Amino acid sequence: MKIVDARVIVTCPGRNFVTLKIVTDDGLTGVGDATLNGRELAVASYLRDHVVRALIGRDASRIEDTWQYLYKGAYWRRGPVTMTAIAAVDTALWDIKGKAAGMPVYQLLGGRSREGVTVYGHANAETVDEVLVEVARYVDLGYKAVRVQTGVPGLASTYGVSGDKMFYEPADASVPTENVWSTERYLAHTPGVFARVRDEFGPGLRLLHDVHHRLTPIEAGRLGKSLEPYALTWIEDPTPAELQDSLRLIRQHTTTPIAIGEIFSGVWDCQQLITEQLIDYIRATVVHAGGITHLRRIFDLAALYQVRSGSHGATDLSPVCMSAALHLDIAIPNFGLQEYMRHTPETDAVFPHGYHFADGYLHPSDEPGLGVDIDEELAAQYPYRAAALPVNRLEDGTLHSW
Ligand code: KDG
Ligand code: MG
Repeated sequence: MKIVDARVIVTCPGRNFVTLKIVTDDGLTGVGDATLNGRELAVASYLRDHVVRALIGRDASRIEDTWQYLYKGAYWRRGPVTMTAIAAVDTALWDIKGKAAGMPVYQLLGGRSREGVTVYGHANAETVDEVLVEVARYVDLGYKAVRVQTGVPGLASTYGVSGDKMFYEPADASVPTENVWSTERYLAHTPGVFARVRDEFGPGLRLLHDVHHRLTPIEAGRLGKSLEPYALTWIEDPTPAELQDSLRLIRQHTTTPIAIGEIFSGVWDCQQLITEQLIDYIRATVVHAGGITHLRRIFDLAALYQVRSGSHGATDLSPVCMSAALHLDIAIPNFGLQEYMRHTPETDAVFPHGYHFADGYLHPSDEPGLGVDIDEELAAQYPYRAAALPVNRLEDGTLHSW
């Protein structure tokens, strides 16, 4: 089963996506997501200019060997561009292996460990009154877990609050939009939001919140402590996690669970977080953490330390990534939660897929492979549009994490 073609497809059905499609000499095809929000063309070039020619003629069934070939063979290891490119190849090869075996990929990963994948959606609004309405909408749709983000009084805009309630698009301009941030205003406001939400919806609904890398460890400890009465499932990315040691300080101050990892590219970014049990959920995902092969390795390490999965699933991860994530989620023993931001109808049309949502759960496709494809003709109708993620400044103008 030799690889005879590998096409890199860049399309923008409302937002940019990069997809790799691999074709074998016996006519099988596989797809992999290669989208890195705001840096899409870097990955497209990595694949087109450096990887594709090395794939032609390789045995498509040798997934592990191809992973090692791309990782060790590049000499320059790790990093989001490299690991996203490797992920795309790896995901496409798992898709092909499933099709060759006549089985959905989750069967190749050991079969089902559960009946459905519990997902959370994003309720967001400028005010607390408005966000209660948004949470209720998710509850009505059957969601068992909801992420809650509101505006902060005194700040013109904040992360996670958008006009469009079901989709999420922070990459809103070709040159980064500048936002203003105040940790003091945020820390004063946020506990009151969760007091209202918990009061309104009772103890059964799982609540989550994304801090988006904005606090220092001691500030994060204070936030976690102030949220303890409202029993959140997690606070996410409380600090930038390059400094894995710093999570110890947060742990000393709060029992609010912590989820980190959506920007991680591999196991070396979270090894200490996992082995010292400094987090409760690891948010790494297929597209940015080296594909199914490498993410399974991370999840297996996490299982040894009672850390559960909580994969990133924002709108900027394509339905190809979501399909692949669901096959892992349904199979691994230590699944926790899966983020699920819906895609627009235009995106869903470009990426026909077999997964479906019902009563708070996503269900992977039972078709052979991943159960997702790209309609290349339709994709060609949506040319790339430059779009960058915002930057964030403190009120005095100092650049801060977004
Ligand atoms: O491209 C960046 C987004 O994927 C990120 O901002 C989304 O933090 C995010 C989340 O938790 O979904
Ligand atoms: Mg996040």
